[in-house]
Formats: sequence, C-alpha cells, structure tokens
Amino acid sequence: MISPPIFVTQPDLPDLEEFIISLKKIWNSKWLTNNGEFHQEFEKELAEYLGVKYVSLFANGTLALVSALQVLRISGEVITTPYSFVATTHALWWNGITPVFVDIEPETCNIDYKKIEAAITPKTTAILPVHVYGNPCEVSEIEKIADIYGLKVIYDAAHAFGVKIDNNSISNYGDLSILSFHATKSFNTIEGGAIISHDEKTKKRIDYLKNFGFADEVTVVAPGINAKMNELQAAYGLLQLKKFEDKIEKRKKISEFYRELLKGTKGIRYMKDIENVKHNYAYFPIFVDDNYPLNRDELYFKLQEHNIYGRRYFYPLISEFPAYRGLPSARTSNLMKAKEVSHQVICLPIYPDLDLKDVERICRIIKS
Ligand code: T4K
Repeated sequence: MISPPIFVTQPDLPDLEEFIISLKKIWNSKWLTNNGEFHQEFEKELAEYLGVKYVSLFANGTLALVSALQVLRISGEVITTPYSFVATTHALWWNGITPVFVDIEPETCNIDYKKIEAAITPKTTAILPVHVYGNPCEVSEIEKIADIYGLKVIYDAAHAFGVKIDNNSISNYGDLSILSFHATKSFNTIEGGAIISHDEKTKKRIDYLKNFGFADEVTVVAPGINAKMNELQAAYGLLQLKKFEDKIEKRKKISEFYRELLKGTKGIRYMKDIENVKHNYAYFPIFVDDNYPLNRDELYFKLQEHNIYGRRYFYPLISEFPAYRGLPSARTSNLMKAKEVSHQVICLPIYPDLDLKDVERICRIIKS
C-alpha cells in the first residue's frame, strides 16, 4: 500500500478553539483591518520576540519587498542573487529597477560577497541579498562594501524568521529587512509579511506607504499602495508566536535526524549548522553530485514514486526566466556556482509534525 503524500512542508496552524475566541472579538468589534487592535499588538509582540526596534506588518512578503524599495527610493541597478524565489527579483522589476545578478557561495547558497564589488556601476544604488534557507549572509562584509560605495542594503529575510547571529536578530542588519509569513514558511499568518526598520522616521514612512501614502485623513505624502495585514491574520499570528520556539525545537530534531541518517551517503551533501547562529530549520536542502548513482532529477522523481514531494528550491535560477535571461549579468559564465547548485538541490520535507518514521523512510529511499 502506498503511503499518503508527504509534501516539502505542511503549515502549522494555531489552536482552533483559541482562534475562535479571537474571531469572536473581531466579530464583536467590527474592526477588520487598517491598524486595528490585533495588528498593533502583533507588531509590538513581534518586535519584542525578534529583538528588533520596529516591525511594520504587510499582507505578504512580496508587497513588503516592493514597498521596502520604495521606502528607500531605490532606483537604477540593484545587486542581487539569482538563487532565490522569483519574488526577490520581481520586486525590483515592479519598481523599474534593473537586477544585477552576482554568483553564490555554494556552502551557504547566499550571494558571494567577494563578487559584489566587481558588479557595482555608477547606476548601482543598493544590494538585495537573501538569507537563503535562513542561513545568514556575510552581513559584516556586505555592510563594509555598502559603506564604501554609499549603497543601501535590503535583506530578503523571507526564510530567516527568528534566526540570530551572536544572539542578535538577523533582521537588525541592513537598512531594512523583509520577512514572509506565507503558509509554507516556518512562521505563518496564512499570507503575511513584514518590514523591519531601525528608526521611527523610517517606520512612519513604511506605514504611510503601505496605506496608500496617507499620513492623516487629508494628507497623502507619496503614491503608496494597499499592503496592509488584516485583523484575522494578526490575531492568528499572535497565537502562532506563543508556540514558535517549540516548533523550532521540533524542526531541529528532524534536521538532526536527517543528518544522522544521511551521514556518509556518497554523493549527498547537506548543510551544517553555523557556529554562533541560532537556526530556524525552515528547510532541509540536500545536494546531489556526480558521486551519487542517480542525477538530481532521477532522485527527485524516484521520491515522487513513493509519494514524497520534495521541491527543487531554487531551480531554475531566476536569471533563467524570460523576463531576466537577456540581462548581461544573467549569462551562465557569470553564475557558474549558482547554476551548479540549482541542478543539485532537493529540499526534503520538513515541518514540525513530520513523523521521524517518515524521515527514516525518506532516507532509506535515498540510500537504497
Ligand atoms: N523572498 C523569498 C526568498 C521567498 O522564498 C519568498 C516566498 C518571498 C520572497 C515572497 O514571500 P510571499 O509573498 O510568498 O510572502 C512557495 C511560497 O508560495 C512562497 O511563499 C515561498 N517563498 C516559496 C519558496 O515557496 P510554491 O509555489 O513552491 O508553493 P506551493 O503552493 O507549491 O507549496 C509548496 C508545498 O507546501 C505544497 O506542495 C504543499 C504544501 N502546502 C502549501 C500551501 C500553500 C500546504 O500543505 N498547504 C498550503 O496551504 O511557493
């Protein structure tokens, strides 16, 4: 008998009874969106939990990214990675900005900071790196480059909710950081996202921009957008926050079990924890090289025959999609490492309720 499907992730939901209590409050108040009580409380609690100064909630991570670029008035060219979810580069495109792709460093799958300087031109205004799979970028080195060339840094921290370096939130680095709370993320509000900022003036500008640019009833300070999170999402998020640490512990256990079982499997590489980093174990990518008897796609589809649906995050590279492949920086010779890794990766299923017996079964298939 074939087992039920196991997907790359399964969203974690709050306790339904508790959520109903919040829903009743919303029903009674008739306050559904536009900076309601749950929204205000969620922003405050998130800032406290993450250890950051200001959180601005958004309807989703993509709108947070698009808006973050507007907040800092970024234009011209922005240096970024081709090894990410398409939303990273799409946010640039929606702002009329030209992405300039820089290759990655295969150990972490993050942008290779050593290659950033060579990509800077007089049109460069910012760097948009991604903490891929929640692995922190080389934040100090990136900051040094940004300071020398007068560039802004916006981190796409969509995968990095709760990640810390030396006990300091990853979201405290850069001029702004964006988070995603999509259903598939380690922390979800169904859809949702946030911009993390470090001073009151910037927080204000973000909040104006996500609400059409309104500063008050009769003042529109900029052509803003509607990117607000609603009260239902915020109430749901508050409940999620209470149990997030437990969920990370469960993910960590699963991650460690995968590593233990896959240890020594020829042709299969996986990522190690980084010293001084508190990881969130959002993803469990493996990289299949020539020493493995099958190529990546053969293993990917073999797993599917057993009803196991990993995902090839991130294949193809963003630079290979029609909108971007004509750009000079999209040429393969510029992105050799990213190309190689994108042909090796499979993200294996990981979520708090994943049974360790299923992890065992997945590893048995990989090793057989
Ligand atoms: N920057 C980065 C680096 C990102 O990775 C993302 C999003 C963003 C920015 C943008 O943030 P948002 O605007 O999304 O907040 C998923 C997500 O839709 C996307 O949020 C995420 N990155 C990306 C890496 O993954 P898909 O197209 O792979 O998702 P989908 O629908 O195929 O779901 C994957 C699996 O999850 C399904 O096979 C089954 C399971 N699933 C999914 C959903 C939605 C469930 O069990 N229940 C569900 O409700 O993009």
